[in-house]
Amino acid sequence: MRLTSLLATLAAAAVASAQDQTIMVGGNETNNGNIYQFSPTTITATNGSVITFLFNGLPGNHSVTQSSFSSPCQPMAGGFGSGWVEILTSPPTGNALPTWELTITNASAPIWFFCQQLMPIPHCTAGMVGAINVQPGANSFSAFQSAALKAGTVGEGQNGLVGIGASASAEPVIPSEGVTLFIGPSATATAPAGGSNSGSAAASASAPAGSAPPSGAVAIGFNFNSLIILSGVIVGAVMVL
Ligand SMILES: *[C@@H]1O[C@H](CO)[C@@H](O)[C@H](O)[C@H]1NC(C)=O
Ligand SMILES: *[C@@H]1O[C@H](CO)[C@@H](O)[C@H](O)[C@H]1NC(C)=O
Ligand SMILES: *[C@@H]1O[C@H](CO)[C@@H](O)[C@H](O)[C@H]1NC(C)=O
Ligand SMILES: *[C@@H]1O[C@H](CO)[C@@H](O)[C@H](O)[C@H]1NC(C)=O
Ligand SMILES: [Cu+2]
Repeated sequence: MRLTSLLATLAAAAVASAQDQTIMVGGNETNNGNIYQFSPTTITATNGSVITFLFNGLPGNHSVTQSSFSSPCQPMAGGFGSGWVEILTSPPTGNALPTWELTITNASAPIWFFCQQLMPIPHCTAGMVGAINVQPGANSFSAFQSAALKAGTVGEGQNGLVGIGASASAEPVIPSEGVTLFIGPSATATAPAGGSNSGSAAASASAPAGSAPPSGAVAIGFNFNSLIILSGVIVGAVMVL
């Protein structure tokens, strides 16, 4: 009896801990205006939960890049970055919007992020910042955003997929025509004609087995094993789609 109720409690806890959530990147015609925004700006998320960034700003050209409380508009050393996701058409073919999934690996660590885009104006200094798991105390989101509005420069350096407190296992999924992913000066990926396959674009962004990642590209070094994992993720993603 006791064991049964313990198991039930554990099962309930497991369900409760799977708090997958969505953060929208950029604004569109129907959500009133300001294109320089993440929505919602702050969330709390448990260890292991998956945050889906939905690039629904149409047209838009944004990134999700980890920064720090003290430097809101600069890529954090060792932080994560999605690369720029550019959507030219409004809406893209088939209405399929790019997504990027971040898994929370340490819910005790506050995660601060910003958009690196400089065009037509720097998005970060227009307030395009967000936070996950802001801890009670001194470092509030409003203080972070105020500091972003006053930041002198917006850092353009590209981060890797693995960050502090959260990690992604793959670059953004670009499911349709009219979407381009810029993960660095030497590597871009465009959705295949027809927009049917989410996997080929993500895979083409990775370096061949054993070689160094292209300079300036995402800092994660793809080896054979991670390609297999990536392939699994892609197969999984395609099956979900
Ligand atoms: C625009 O944004 C709103 C809410 O932010 C969302 O419900 C709607 O689906 C978006 N429209 C498109 C075309 O993505
Ligand atoms: C989108 O942003 C990337 C990175 O800044 C840039 O290379 C590209 O030219 C931009 N696209 C447009 C249409 O401005
Ligand atoms: C989340 O997991 C990390 C790493 O195992 C751990 O340090 C941290 O205390 C955990 N936080 C919560 C809120 O469970
Ligand atoms: C999780 O984050 C907290 C707060 O930043 C930190 O003290 C702790 O060392 C982290 N745990 C791990 C396993 O990284
Ligand atoms: Cu932006």
